[in-house]
Amino acid sequence: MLTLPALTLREWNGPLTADLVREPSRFGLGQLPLRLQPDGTARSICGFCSTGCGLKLHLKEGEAINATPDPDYPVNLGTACPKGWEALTPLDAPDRATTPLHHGQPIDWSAAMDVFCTRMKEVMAQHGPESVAFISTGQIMCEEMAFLGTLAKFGMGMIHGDGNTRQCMATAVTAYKESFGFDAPPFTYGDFEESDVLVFIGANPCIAHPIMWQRVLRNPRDPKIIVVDPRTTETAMAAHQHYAIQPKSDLTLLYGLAHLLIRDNALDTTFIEEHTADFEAFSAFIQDYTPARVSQETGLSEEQLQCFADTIRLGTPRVSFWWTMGVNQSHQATRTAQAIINLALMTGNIGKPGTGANSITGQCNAMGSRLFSNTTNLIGGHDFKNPLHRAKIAQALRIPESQIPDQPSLAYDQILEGIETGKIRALWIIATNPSHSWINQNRFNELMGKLDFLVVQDMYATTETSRQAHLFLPAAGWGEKEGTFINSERRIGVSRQVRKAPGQALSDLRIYRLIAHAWGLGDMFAEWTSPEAVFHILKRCTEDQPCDISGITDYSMIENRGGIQWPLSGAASSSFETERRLFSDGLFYTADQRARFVFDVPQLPPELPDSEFPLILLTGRGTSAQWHTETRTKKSEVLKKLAPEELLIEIHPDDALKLGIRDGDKTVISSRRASLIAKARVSPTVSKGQVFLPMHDARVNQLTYWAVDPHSRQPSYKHCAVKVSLCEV
Ligand SMILES: Nc1nc2c(c(=O)[nH]1)N[C@H]1C(S)=C(S)[C@@H](COP(=O)(O)OP(=O)(O)OC[C@H]3O[C@@H](n4cnc5c(=O)[nH]c(N)nc54)[C@H](O)[C@@H]3O)O[C@H]1N2
Ligand SMILES: Nc1nc2c(c(=O)[nH]1)N[C@H]1C(S)=C(S)[C@@H](COP(=O)(O)OP(=O)(O)OC[C@H]3O[C@@H](n4cnc5c(=O)[nH]c(N)nc54)[C@H](O)[C@@H]3O)O[C@H]1N2
Ligand code: SF4
Ligand SMILES: [Mo]
Repeated sequence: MLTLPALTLREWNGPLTADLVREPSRFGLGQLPLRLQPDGTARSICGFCSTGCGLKLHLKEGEAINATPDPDYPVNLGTACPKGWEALTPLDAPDRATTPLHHGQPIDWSAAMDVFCTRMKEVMAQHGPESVAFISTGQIMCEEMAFLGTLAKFGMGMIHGDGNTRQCMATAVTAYKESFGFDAPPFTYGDFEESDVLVFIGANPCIAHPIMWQRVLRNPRDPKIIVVDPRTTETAMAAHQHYAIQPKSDLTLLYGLAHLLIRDNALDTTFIEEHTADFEAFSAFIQDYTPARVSQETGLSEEQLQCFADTIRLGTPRVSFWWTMGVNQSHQATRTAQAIINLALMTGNIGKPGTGANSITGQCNAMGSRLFSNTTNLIGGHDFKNPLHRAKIAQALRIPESQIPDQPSLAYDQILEGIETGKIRALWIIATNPSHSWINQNRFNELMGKLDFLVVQDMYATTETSRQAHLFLPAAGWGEKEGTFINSERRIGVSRQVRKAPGQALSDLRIYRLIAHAWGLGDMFAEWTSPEAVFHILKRCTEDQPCDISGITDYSMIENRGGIQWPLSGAASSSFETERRLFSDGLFYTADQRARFVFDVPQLPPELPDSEFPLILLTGRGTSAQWHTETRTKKSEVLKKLAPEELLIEIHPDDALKLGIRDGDKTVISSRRASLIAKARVSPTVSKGQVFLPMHDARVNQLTYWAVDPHSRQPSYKHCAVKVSLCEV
């Protein structure tokens, strides 16, 4: 057995010594380091979605027993969705993992570290550093992400690591980088309240971001709301204009709108001339997107196109564009996101109150993962390929530059293809459940079966992915640890520890510390003693970047200011506003400080409906009470009552009639990959020729077709061909 070095550094809630590792029952005992407010509550940021609501945690005998929305937090202003109210419940679930497991058998941490290091080192020795990869998440703290990425890549010597943010935000990242020169969502939530027109494209905030939607409802300017979504979603029902386009025809639609704006001279020519590049080429390209062509390809009438263009044209004071997964998850996602950015640039709707080309993030710390996970970006929004960036980060981390790889990681789908070809032999999965959530699930699970070594680190050993692990590491959850999240409007918030983790479960940060010591990297991480200590390292890594946060002194400053949006440099920190948007000076992060018009010819989706599989399957969020693969939300009886008991497939009345299906009937849905049974919900909320399934049921991704956008490599979850029939049994 591997001997753990003596761990003498003081941990943030007690000394971590080898002795403790051998007596794991002592973990979780003792007083919590509670930081209480004058009213006796602790403050935290919700650990579900990217809205980043502030919660008040009410304590009894030193531990939280209840959560309520924080009336003073500038994000949610005293409101929360059902998941926020139920935030503590998943921590008490009977299936919480309490010990490490090796092939399903409980072991202690010392033995777990032995297995982890021995197997990983064996695989690396036999097949090289490229044979081991990690898959991280947008749901752990910034400090934990940074620790993982630094440990895996600069310590253990891995090259490849990606995150579930690839399933979610990769498109927005790529689009912003190419168009603005940095991954920089420009908005602040105040923009929901200050717009005259809000355009939601492929976004259903009523369900997925209900508290952002509350902010829209507070808008005093009587704004027009436009929704572009093939489905008549809850958000579409509340809109003034709903454009139920043919799925994946957004790019053509957006080019068609640009065509009309150019034709009608409805442009902000001063902004275009002073602050953008490549408009002329874009203008020439757009000539082909005539109303007649766009109408035919999108299914909208020419009158609808003109009405849309007239509502967003120059002259309308403030137009904001918002997009989410209906855009990001597509075979041509990046260019679609950029076509939205192009519209904002053309009409000068950027950098001013109530404007912007605004990508809404998904998970509580999707933004943190973009900046700090060290996966495709070098930590702090840097570039692995840039020698100056490598030198800067080496200095900030106090490590030799040679430890930083000069090439970015393979993307998630390429890591999986690497398993197929035998290039990748060991995988470490943290805080994500891809055996449920990855596209074309059966193929994914076959690939897991090919691995020599699979490590899964989760709160529950019962998830679809955890159950396949050779080695399982039990993690503390939100509320059982401390650290920062960054929400959709770039606001950094502190989440506090208010509960003890069960059994031997440890915070992800502590798990990385253990691994660092067991691997022999104790010295390298000597400074990484607590979440707040790591936060100070992160500050150094952002200096002089667009995401500079070196002006934040500590966690208390973040808490006292109601969260702090990046950037906040040292120079700016003496006086700053609670709500700040980017680009108010019209200067972007490209070399010439101009934003780019980026465009490309639209392509057809890779799997089109045909006579055998005549319907298009759309997928997405089902209810505001369900979170992704439901490892957490299913543990709450309250949330379960707010969601349907069975899997429902939405099908249009005309299609249902043709197939002899009535509301409530059992149906079989098949794609070329698999079949499943669901109950019919016959409803005109989907268009003819389309059906919708929520992603929360583990079987749904058995149907989906593995295709990715070529620029962002984000999966196209929302388009594949299926057939539906009445279930005879
Ligand atoms: N309750 C709840 N809230 C969540 C989550 C959750 O699981 N549950 N997850 C969080 C995460 S990680 C994310 S990423 C966000 C996702 O938030 P959203 O993106 O708002 O949610 P989705 O339902 O995935 O997709 C949005 C819409 O895209 C539409 N769509 C499908 N195809 C197309 C198309 O071709 N064009 C257009 N224009 N629209 C299309 C779908 O019909 C759907 O209504 O939600 C976050 N919030
Ligand atoms: N068909 C279809 N599929 C989709 C989508 C879609 O729209 N349609 N959307 C995609 C999108 S946008 C996303 S973001 C993904 C989400 O997909 P996943 O990331 O797979 O979903 P989650 O259920 O959020 O998984 C998070 C896991 O982390 C665990 N966990 C929670 N907190 C912690 C922690 O602090 N530490 C550790 N170690 N573990 C923790 C949870 O128990 C859970 O197992 O799904 C994607 N899949
Ligand atoms: S809207 Fe999002 S952040 Fe706010 S309470 Fe609900 S899940 Fe939590
Ligand atoms: Mo997501």
